[in-house]
Amino acid sequence: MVSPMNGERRTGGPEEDFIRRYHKHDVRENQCTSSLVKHIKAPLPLVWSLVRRFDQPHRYKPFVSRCIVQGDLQIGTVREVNVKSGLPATTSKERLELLDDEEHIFSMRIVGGDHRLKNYSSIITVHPEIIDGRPATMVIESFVVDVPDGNTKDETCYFVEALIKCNLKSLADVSERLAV
Ligand code: A9S
Repeated sequence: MVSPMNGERRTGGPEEDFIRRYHKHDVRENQCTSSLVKHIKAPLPLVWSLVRRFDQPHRYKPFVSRCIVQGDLQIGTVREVNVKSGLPATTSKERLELLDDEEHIFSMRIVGGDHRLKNYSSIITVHPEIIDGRPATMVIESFVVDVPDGNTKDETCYFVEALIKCNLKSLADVSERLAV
């Protein structure tokens, strides 16, 4: 939506400013990018404690069966993720790009695996909010990924967005269950 006055993109909800500020990706011509927002009825520290554990994605990601990490949660640490059967992949090798416990920014890059997501990188940020008068958390996850040969940008975005929606739904379920 472009406002008639100054031609600037009119912002949507509060997340627009966060996306502009924290979710910058340099997107090449053969790539697609998108961002998703999830509102979770659990306090930010609890949600962040799940998001930040690069070594334990299976604590909330439903497709992950196992994760092996050499080293600690330093930038550059690589994890080997095994995913559950029935998915178009079995393993994914992923590198921790950023883990900022002050600004609550988590970023990873997929560097290998037997799947079709090439040059995939994602950013997750969490932001405090109030839902029904109680402490809650807004999670924003964005990604950029190559469009595989034979697929369109829309198909690729749709595929990845569907997976991230599952991850965010599960993050909400796990967080809200722990928050009671
Ligand atoms: O795990 C994430 O944060 C995001 C995605 C899109 C992971 C996708 C996936 O693990 C599968 C679920 C197995 C789907 C990978 C890396 C490739 C797939 O095809």
